[in-house]
Amino acid sequence: MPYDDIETAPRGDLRDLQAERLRDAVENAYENVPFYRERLDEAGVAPADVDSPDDVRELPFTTKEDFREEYPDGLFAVDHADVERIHASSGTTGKPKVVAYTDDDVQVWREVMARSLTAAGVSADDMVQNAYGYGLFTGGLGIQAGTEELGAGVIPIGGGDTARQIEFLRDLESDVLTCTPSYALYLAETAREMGVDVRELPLETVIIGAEPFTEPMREEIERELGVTAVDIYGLSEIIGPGVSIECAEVQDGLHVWEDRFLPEVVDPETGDPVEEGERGELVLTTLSKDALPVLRYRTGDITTLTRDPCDCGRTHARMGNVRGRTDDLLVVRGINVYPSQIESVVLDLEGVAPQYRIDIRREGRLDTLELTVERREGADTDDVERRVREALDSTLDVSPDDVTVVPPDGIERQATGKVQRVFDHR
Ligand code: DLL
Repeated sequence: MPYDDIETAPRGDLRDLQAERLRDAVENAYENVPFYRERLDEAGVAPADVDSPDDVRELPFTTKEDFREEYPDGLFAVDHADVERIHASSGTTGKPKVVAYTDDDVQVWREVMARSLTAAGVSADDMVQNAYGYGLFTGGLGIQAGTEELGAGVIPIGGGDTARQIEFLRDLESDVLTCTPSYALYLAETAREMGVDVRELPLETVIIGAEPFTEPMREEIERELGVTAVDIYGLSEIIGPGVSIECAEVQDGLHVWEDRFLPEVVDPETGDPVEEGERGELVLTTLSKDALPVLRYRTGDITTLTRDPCDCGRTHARMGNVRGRTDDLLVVRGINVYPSQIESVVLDLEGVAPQYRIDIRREGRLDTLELTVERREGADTDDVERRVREALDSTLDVSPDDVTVVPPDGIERQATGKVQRVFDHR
């Protein structure tokens, strides 16, 4: 059962609500954020011009650079006195993106998170062990807010401290674990080393997000922990976790809470909308954020969007799992390679563990790409290397200069934060 009736509202009703909220959002941005007033004037759009959700296409885009340039609070639409919460996300370069919430914004977040947890199959009777990081990162407190709103129990353990995580899964009988996919894998390995079989514990669901993962990784998590792994998506600039989630019933795409966030998919080169179902860059507009209204945010995340009805009964559009980002692109010797391409080829091979790293270096004037993969127990090193090379040669335009196969556990694990697998040393 959905958490809220809006989740199954007829699409016509949803569009009416979106139109109304979009106009309010544009008005808030126009009246209270000089940055947006200027951009909207340039685009020749006034808030009163908005009377359909499709009018979103007339609005200017907002980018990561805009957040950085407007650091710290140039995009805020309210005074500091009305800000109830600040979060921030730090990229690898430049200033952090600072985001703000009013009281009402936090309440909206609680609701979309409670809906998301419900869609993932969590109920008020469950105990949720929240292993996303607390603090400026939105993962910890976002999940926390949703569990509280839903009335479920929460263990705010945060990231890391893996031995204790496993003890708590066992001793406190957590039904649900929330963490990054890479951490779920790490936890599974650590449990094995500790002689704990998580499959025999009450744990039923792991809610994974905050970083991309492949289907083989998801299968490994499900197999090793004896759980259903549900994909949750979100980003600080829009609200945090809770923008979209898979429904446990169908698990075919992530429902975007469209009464709160307006999704589009555009061609990353031209910015033009792509056909429904085609891949492109996800663009999101907040429909009811007071402290930080965001118009047409270029997320950089590559996905698809469908409005086809879902068997779970929810009418909200579904986006595909995010496997890569526009800025993941590596240009090696002038040739484009996405790490996710390498990942999906390699991790599908038998005998290869769901762990890898890519190192790009410049030797003299030449770029080199080194791929390190980890073999599974019992797999033969030479055989794995040969198969990895063959699989990559037939799918990629650029072959790795070196393929190194390391024994099980040979790739360093990361117990907190988002996993880093690509190291560009150039
Ligand atoms: O990662 C919010 C979050 C917390 C989502 C916990 C899910 C669970 P940021 O740190 O701002 O916020 O990073 C947002 O992470 O643009 C994507 O590139 C990536 N990302 C988030 N969820 C997924 C996912 C949080 N399910 C950025 N699959 C986004 C793939 C994801 N990538």
